[in-house]
Amino acid sequence: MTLFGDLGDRRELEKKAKAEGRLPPGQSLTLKWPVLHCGGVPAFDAAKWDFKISGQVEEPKGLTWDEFRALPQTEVTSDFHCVTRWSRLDNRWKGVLFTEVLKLVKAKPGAEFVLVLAEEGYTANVPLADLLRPNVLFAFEHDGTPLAPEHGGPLRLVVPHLYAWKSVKWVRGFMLLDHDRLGFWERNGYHAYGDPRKEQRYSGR
Ligand SMILES: Nc1nc2c(c(=O)[nH]1)N[C@H]1C(S)=C(S)[C@@H](COP(=O)(O)O)O[C@H]1N2
Ligand SMILES: [Mo]
Repeated sequence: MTLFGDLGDRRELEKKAKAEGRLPPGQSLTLKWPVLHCGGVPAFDAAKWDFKISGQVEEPKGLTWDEFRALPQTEVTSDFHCVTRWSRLDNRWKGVLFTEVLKLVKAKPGAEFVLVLAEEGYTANVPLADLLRPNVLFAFEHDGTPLAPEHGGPLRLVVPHLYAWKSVKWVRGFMLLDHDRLGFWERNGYHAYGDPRKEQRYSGR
């Protein structure tokens, strides 16, 4: 038995994470994986599912589920920080890098912003440059198992360096824009960018 024990002493692990600088200010460590979202858990039908890339692109692009699953896959391990103050470390995600999906379209000059689109009208805005990072992906597996419906299955975006409301569950596409257009939570008072290291939780408007 190690100091932390088989049961995992959450507080000891939290201390360690803080000492390593892995916990942003005001966050506490969770060993569980809370489920958090607005609205219901949408049903998934592979025959009806599609993924759409639109907006400031030379030509809009649509993909079926099978086409999306045929894209090159990657595994990425990252931390996850919710604005409601919990953080979950070392999540092992498998899916398709954002950059891989972006290769399918030709962005128009000036397309610097993205509005990510999900089921039931949920949206989140992220600058395009942030989505080009090598650990931003559309994930369909978490810690070696298919992404559960309540966690965004069949497909969610993962943007580890921003608060988790930007990690859009049940994602169905994105729109490239030449201006920043606020998403669902951002219109409801959350910060437009949402950097956990700077505690950009709410917009203060
Ligand atoms: N489509 C959609 N995605 C969403 C949300 C939502 O309400 N709808 N909530 C966000 C918030 S606030 C958080 S903290 C994370 C939670 O992901 P989890 O339930 O897998 O922990 O999902 C984000 N993605
Ligand atoms: Mo959240």
